[in-house]
Amino acid sequence: MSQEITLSREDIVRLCERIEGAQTRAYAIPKLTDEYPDMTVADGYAVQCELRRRYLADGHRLVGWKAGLTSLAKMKQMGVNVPSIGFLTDRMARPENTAITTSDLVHPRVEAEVAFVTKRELKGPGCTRQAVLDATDYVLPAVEVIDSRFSGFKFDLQSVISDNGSSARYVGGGRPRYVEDIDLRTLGVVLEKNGEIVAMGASAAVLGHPAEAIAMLVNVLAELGETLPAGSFVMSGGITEAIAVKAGDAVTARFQDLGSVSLRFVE
Ligand code: OOG
Ligand code: MG
Repeated sequence: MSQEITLSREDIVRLCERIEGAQTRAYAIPKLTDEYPDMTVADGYAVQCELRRRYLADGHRLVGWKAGLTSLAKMKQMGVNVPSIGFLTDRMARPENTAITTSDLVHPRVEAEVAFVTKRELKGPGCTRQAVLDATDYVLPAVEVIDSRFSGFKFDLQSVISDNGSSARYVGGGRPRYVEDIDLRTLGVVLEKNGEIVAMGASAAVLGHPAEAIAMLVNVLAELGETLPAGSFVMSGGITEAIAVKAGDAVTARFQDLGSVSLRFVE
């Protein structure tokens, strides 16, 4: 990270508690930069690392990581032009075809992503697309349910990184494939809500190749002093813009070669 941590330890803990409250009790908060306009990206990751530490201390298990804001559609939608990463825990996972409650979410939105499961440890700096492909056990389609906790969708990179990239729920499914059996760059995806197509795209939208997003993520992890262990579940970022959902909605993401993932929302 080019920028330094500027927040004091007390401020980091304070902001982390604010985020944790918004995430666990599902209420909107102002973006953190309203109070700390000089917050840096490194400060955002310091808050996110503290949040991860607290969840793990409470017994949540780290399952993997996610790259975010890796497609032009997402960057445009959120007004941000740098990718980011966030962590994924066992508590965020939901099985395919289940009902996901919205009463414990603030602004739920869905996005279709390619997920990777790794079979070898990956380390940065200097992690490459090829290193990611060599360390990949298989890929599978996923739908991420993101939930930005910031009021009025006011948004900036420092705040969203602190909020763990809006991570809330994720659903993997479809048909897992080996990377050598498919062309990961050209996979088409269609996102349907209540039987109508609401977004479509191709996997190249994610930094030209989804494995490129995983390499970026591993290199950011290195800056945080972390590596990506074997057996990690890693999402490479929304291919299209995210679509808002509410109770009563049914969503299916159909992926070329990877099958589909369905979920629905209830109060
Ligand atoms: C940030 C989450 C970004 C993605 O796939 O781009 C993300 C947001 O849009 O709230 O998960
Ligand atoms: Mg995402």
